[in-house]
Amino acid sequence: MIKLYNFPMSPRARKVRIALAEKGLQYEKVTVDITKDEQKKSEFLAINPNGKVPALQDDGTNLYESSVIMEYLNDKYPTPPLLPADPGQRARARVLLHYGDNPFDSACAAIVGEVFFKPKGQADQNAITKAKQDLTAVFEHIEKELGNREYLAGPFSLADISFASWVPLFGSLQIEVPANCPRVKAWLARLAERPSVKAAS
Ligand SMILES: N[C@@H](CCC(=O)N[C@@H](CS)C(=O)NCC(=O)O)C(=O)O
Repeated sequence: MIKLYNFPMSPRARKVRIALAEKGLQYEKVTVDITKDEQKKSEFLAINPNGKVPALQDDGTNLYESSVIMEYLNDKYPTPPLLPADPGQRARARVLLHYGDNPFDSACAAIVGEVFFKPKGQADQNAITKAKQDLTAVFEHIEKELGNREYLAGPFSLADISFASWVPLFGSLQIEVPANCPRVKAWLARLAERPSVKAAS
């Protein structure tokens, strides 16, 4: 059976949980409590030498890096597909997955670092303001990419998952979509309503 090394609050582990739910796959969850540094223990470092969740084991394959894991699941369990079949559309979906994993993930992670990991009252407000400015630029870019599509690549894809995994944290991080991005706002609301996203939250 598929084994997911998971932490419930982790947005990167949530990506994998959403992909597993979309595919309707059964799996075993093994909790690695990152608040207790369990990810740095030698038993777990043997599974992910980077000492981070998620990691996944399936059929003798040992994997880490959330987007690599999602691509593996999509290759091994192709139904329903989570990338478009057309090579050009597929590449565009991967560009947007990469965009979610980089400027978007980095800005959200910067806010998490200040809000959740600094002692109360010691969050660096300048760092939060800068990360929120970066997020505005991300949302404005995604507004253009979405156009009239329902999801980033047309049908729901791995690219959407990269963003959806952070949505449950928006309230506590006080992340708001700017008024000039109505398509992003509607798309994030659609993502939040997907059963896979709800199940993984
Ligand atoms: N690029 C990695 C990032 C994984 C990551 O940073 N995971 C966080 C939880 S969301 C973690 O394990 N943090 C603990 C640590 O860095 O020690 C991925 O996408 O899998």
